[in-house]
Amino acid sequence: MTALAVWTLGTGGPAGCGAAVVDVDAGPDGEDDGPAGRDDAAVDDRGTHDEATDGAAGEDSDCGTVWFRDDDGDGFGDPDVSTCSPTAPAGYVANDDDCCDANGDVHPQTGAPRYFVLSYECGAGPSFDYDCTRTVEQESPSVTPAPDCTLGTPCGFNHAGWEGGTAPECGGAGRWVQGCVALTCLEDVVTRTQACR
Ligand SMILES: [Ca+2]
Ligand SMILES: [Ca+2]
Ligand SMILES: [Ca+2]
Repeated sequence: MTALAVWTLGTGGPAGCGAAVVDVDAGPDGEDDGPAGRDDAAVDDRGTHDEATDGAAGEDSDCGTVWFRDDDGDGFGDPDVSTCSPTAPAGYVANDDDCCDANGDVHPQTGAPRYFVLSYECGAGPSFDYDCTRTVEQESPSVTPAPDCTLGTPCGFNHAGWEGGTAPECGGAGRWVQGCVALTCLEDVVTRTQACR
């Protein structure tokens, strides 16, 4: 499968070649494969990142550096859309960490995490995985024991959480105990929607 043209001086090769020249680019695909030992298969994969032959992610022996499309402008690239160039083309970034390149709210989150009460759709069905971890995390998983407010001076309060011992699913609403009302020592309850990321 590998077609290597080896010329040595005096055997019909280019004039001036004092030593054997191994043409690593003479493979059947016609592409520039770079250093010897790189991809020299029949498939022309210029402009793609072929893991098996290029080595580490981001390395492409065919053209230099692989860049990934960042269509939603959140700074994270689409692993399925890439190009090769010595420098970053407009709209491309070096990483391929975006799990949805059609929604700027969806990307690996750094710093303070963001939660959302509405799901998004991006190719597959609805998802709350806004931070591209492949799992969904609820913002408020805690529930309250009952009763939460115990009479006394002052009124005793256990901790904030969902009333009834069950946290709503992502996007679902429920009763959230946020404290105890002064004087009456009754639960201070508000309606709240479960946010997730
Ligand atoms: Ca993006
Ligand atoms: Ca995104
Ligand atoms: Ca997640």
